[in-house]
Amino acid sequence: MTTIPQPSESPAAAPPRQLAILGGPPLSSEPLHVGRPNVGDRRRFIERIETMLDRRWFSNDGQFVREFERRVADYLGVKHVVATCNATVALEMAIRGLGLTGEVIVPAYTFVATAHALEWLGLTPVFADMDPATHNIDAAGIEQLITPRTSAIIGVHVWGRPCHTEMLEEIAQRHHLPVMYDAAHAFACSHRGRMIGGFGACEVLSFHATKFLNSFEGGAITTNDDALAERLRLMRNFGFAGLDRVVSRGINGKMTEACAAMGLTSLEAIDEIIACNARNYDAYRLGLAGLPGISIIEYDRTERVNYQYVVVEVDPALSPLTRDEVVEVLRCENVLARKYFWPGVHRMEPYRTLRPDQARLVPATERIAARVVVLPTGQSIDPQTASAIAGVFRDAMARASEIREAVAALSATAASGTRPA
Ligand code: T4K
Repeated sequence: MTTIPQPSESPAAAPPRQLAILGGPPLSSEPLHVGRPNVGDRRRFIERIETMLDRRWFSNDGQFVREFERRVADYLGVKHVVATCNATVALEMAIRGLGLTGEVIVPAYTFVATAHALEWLGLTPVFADMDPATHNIDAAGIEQLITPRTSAIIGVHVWGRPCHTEMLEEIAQRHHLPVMYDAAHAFACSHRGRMIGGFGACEVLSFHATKFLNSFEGGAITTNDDALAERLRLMRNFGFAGLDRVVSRGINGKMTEACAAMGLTSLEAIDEIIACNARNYDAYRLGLAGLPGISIIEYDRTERVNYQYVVVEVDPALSPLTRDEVVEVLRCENVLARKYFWPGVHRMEPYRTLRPDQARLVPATERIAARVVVLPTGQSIDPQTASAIAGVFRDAMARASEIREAVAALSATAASGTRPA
């Protein structure tokens, strides 16, 4: 059972606690994770599993998968949804489905899967910098990365905030290149009044356990292109077009019935999950307001937003504590904040070794990736907990010099091998 201190009317006015890093009890008795799964109506899910068992149909384009695809397509207002086992395989299928070759431009600030999908297929990800205001690919810097080997641009709607689709598509059109989107974070989000899922040649969603809407593991490719959808459906099932007839290259990219049952159950809880995320986000926003060097990323409330990521930047020039010190303070409180997507994909293998000069080409990514902290949200926490976590920031800032010493002491102990790093 997780224990959290009592609510306070105004988080700013809450009395300071003794922080765990300075010897106090941790804020939470249980680890508070970023990415704790949301769970819809359990009874409905179990009923679906019973139905699946009775049907003895567990995979291969089953009824739940079809229903899930249809309902996601209706929700997004997109013609085709091809459900898959996860978003990484969906990215690979989309890349193959669009016939991409050579080099593909991707942001360096993304989860590593965006680049790995290309590299896995023998293509070269070319890293573009980010726009520090949106954390999305810097459309203005793309043109200089286009070479005769470039076959496409992949935008990522980081944190569910849409890319500058108009500018990306205008540049791509001028160079006769397709644009596709990694929309892993962006289910239920809109851009200029249109749901994400209908932009570019296709978009890829993730329904991983940690995502806003989960199907345990899962993903989907969304598109309005009939021919592409047809190719993807074949590809998802080894290229089978009939019992013994294989007509194309393929892979096993299928979503299982159990995953689709979870996806459908999550889909029915979508409004509830958004409301819960929005309440947590507002509590964090209020609690963190006015702290020097601390900013929370904003969402455009005139659009549809899923609020799945609570993303805070710690500006080293203005904050009395560094990002890493803040993360350590939170960790001691049992709040397992994450440094997504530090240090940037260009600094991860194999990209780092293949192109060691990349870092100087993506200065904004270098700067922002070193500032970001992602905080827990979703159904496993509530606004009271979010306020208490914001209070940890506040209390830590007020005692910055003691905290700095305590973090240094912890690091020294970890380095000496008496405490896990
Ligand atoms: N493109 C983008 C832009 C993405 O962000 C991602 C995935 C993809 C593509 C690929 O999508 P998939 O192929 O996964 O469908 C997590 C997720 O695993 C990953 O899906 C996600 N992005 C990424 C942003 O976050 P990790 O490496 O941080 O750790 P993981 O999965 O071990 O879990 C994170 C936290 O969630 C842990 O602290 C514990 C908690 N957790 C996790 C699971 C699985 C739970 O509490 N319960 C659980 O069942 O990647």
